[in-house]
Amino acid sequence: MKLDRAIRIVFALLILVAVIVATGALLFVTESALNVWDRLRAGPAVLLYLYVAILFGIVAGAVFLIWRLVIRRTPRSSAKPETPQPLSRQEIETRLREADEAGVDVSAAQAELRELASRRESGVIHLCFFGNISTGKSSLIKALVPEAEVRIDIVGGSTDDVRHFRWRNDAGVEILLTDVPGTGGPDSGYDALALEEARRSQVVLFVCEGDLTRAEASAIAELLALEKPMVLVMNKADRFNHDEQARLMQRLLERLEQIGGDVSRDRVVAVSAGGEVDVLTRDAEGRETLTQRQREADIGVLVVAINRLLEADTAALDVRRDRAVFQLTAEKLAQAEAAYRTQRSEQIIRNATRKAVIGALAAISPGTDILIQGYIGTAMTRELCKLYGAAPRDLDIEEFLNLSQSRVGRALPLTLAVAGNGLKAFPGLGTVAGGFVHAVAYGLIFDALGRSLVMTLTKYGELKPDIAAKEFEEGISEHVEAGVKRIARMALEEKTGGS
Ligand SMILES: Nc1nc2c(ncn2[C@@H]2O[C@H](COP(=O)(O)OP(=O)(O)OP(=O)(O)O)[C@@H](O)[C@H]2O)c(=O)[nH]1
Ligand SMILES: [Mg+2]
Repeated sequence: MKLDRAIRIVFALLILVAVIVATGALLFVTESALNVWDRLRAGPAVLLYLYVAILFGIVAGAVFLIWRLVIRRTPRSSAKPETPQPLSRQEIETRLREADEAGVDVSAAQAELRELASRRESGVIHLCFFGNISTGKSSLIKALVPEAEVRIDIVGGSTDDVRHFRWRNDAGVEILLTDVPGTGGPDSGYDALALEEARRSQVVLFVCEGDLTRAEASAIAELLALEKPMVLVMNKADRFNHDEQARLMQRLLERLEQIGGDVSRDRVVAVSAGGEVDVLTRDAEGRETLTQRQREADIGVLVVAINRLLEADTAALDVRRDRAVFQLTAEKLAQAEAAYRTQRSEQIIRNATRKAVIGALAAISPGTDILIQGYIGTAMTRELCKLYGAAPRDLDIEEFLNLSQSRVGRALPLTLAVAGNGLKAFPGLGTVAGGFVHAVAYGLIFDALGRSLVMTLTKYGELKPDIAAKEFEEGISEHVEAGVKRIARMALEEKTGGS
């Protein structure tokens, strides 16, 4: 910056005046301090001590205030952890009630608890057949419960819903066998459905048809991490000879050891559900016909493994199942909360954007600074932070808005151009006045500001001013392009509605 001579002289004079005033003030303060000191010393000692104590009190108070205001970071009081921790029934119920009161749709989470309650009441043990498509889960159920009407098909994905079949083991224990869709099929939605059902059951019968694939190994690891009691069932053993079977079983045990699961040797079994087999028959005239026959099942070892498992403490199975269901409930609640936050944050951003547009339309020569750093920006930031459980200091909010403001300058020409273009999409508007384009541009900037803030809050759970402002700068052109039609329509509504 180039200053001319007159301004330099004025500055020099101002500095001179400042030095004189500062010197005078220093002398005055020193003199009065010494004066007070002399008088205090001359007076009673108690007065001196009282005076010093008050002085200390004032200094300590000031230090405390500065510390609170500038240095201390507010802890993330209500920020949610990334993965929900295992909860007790009481904790999960309290969280559900609070979320329900806040307006979150807790129906899916509540349904889990209701289902758990009805299973507890019935006291029936649920065994869930789980595994990749076409490994023979439905065939195994058919082998155990011959009257079960299950769909068995050579083409994977034949089971497309969750079904339960009644079965009684040798000890007369009533059991529900659950058939679920196979995982790893073309529709990934079935994987989640199957895994949820596995989590609701007391025992998982994990069905494979040979050595484990990578996906199978990670599914087993996931279930074991949930402390799910498990039997590993290698089906279709009829396809292997005795030695091959023995080698495969050894291999499966090794894999389980690698995964780190607590699955004992007697819980790894090789069976043959039978399944259907095509048989070509030739009659006396030499005519060939293809018929389907049931291959003989060999599932004795599986029944033994199940019996042994259920001979042990079934109450412990219930405790583990309950824990798994509480965690599933917590996850569903977390999903519902995330959906609620997304929807509420949209509302908050829309309201703030509308206010910014109205503000810009009303002002004769509006500036982004008044909008962003002013009331609307502060209110939006505070509301969004509260929604995401962040409790930022006022200074952080101010810093975020200041940093964002300083980045707007570069983005404004682009935003104005996009706003002008966007308005062309509305026929019959004619030439729009510059002020109106500005209003749309400011609305776009606000919308982008809110969205970047939400992205940072979702990621970190707290307001990090520099990161949020950087996000704003980097994402502004993308947000502006995406929002132009919406905001232009909003501005038009305001303009026509107001005129
Ligand atoms: N060789 C042989 N084939 C079997 C055996 N068990 C089942 N199969 C065949 O494997 C195919 C798939 O059987 P399903 O019972 O439908 O398998 P699933 O795991 O329920 O399949 P999805 O429901 O699609 O996941 C069918 O063609 C069965 O006949 C077995 O023990 N040995
Ligand atoms: Mg099936």
